[in-house]
Amino acid sequence: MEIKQAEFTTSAVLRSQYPTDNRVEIAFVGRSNVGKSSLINTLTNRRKLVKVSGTPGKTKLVNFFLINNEFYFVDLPGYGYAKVSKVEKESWGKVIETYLLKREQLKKIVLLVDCRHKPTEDDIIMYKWIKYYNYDTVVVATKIDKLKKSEIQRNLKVIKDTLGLQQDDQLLTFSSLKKLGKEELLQVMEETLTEAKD
Ligand SMILES: Nc1nc2c(ncn2[C@@H]2O[C@H](COP(=O)(O)OP(=O)(O)OP(=O)(O)O)[C@@H](O)[C@H]2O)c(=O)[nH]1
Ligand SMILES: [Mg+2]
Repeated sequence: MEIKQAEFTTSAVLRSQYPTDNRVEIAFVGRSNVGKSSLINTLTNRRKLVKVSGTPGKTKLVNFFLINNEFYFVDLPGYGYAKVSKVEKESWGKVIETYLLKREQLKKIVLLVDCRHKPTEDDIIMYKWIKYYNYDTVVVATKIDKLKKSEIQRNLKVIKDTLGLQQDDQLLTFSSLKKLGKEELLQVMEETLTEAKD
């Protein structure tokens, strides 16, 4: 699949603010600073479609981007940023939960984890949540350019074991910096769209 068109559609907090045209949605979740915005920009060949933040934890809204006039990328707020108040953390949790609850057109959740670190407690909660609600997921280990070749397999195993990935969960690697893993992830998305049409 090639992404030829990507445009920001809307930012939302409440369900009533989400698009209502029933197009397929592919959502991106992960810890703040994991590289979510960068990954979306890389996939869409746009340098500034989504703001890449120097200050982590900036995106507190659910952002919808219309792709190829066909489906949506949904950028969810990054979780687990240490330097925010408990109240703020709870409000983010609510924003994410509100979106994930019974979103019929949501056909794939891309869960991003930093390839260098063992998934955090928040990542584990997120993964369990995705599974509990029966969404299809693909886990993407980001910033793979930061690892030596010899370290990659070992780190992927830690991610797999810590999250307790199931057989049918895909695990991919990605680097926005080096533009690695793009084709594989786009392939997963194309399959998602094809399945949604059946
Ligand atoms: N080395 C390397 N750095 C990356 C990569 N992707 C993102 N970064 C850096 O990581 C930082 C965070 O990137 P973002 O894309 O803003 O991360 P985010 O997950 O959207 O963060 P929030 O919106 O704050 O939750 C930035 O300084 C990026 O330049 C990558 O593939 N490799
Ligand atoms: Mg972001």
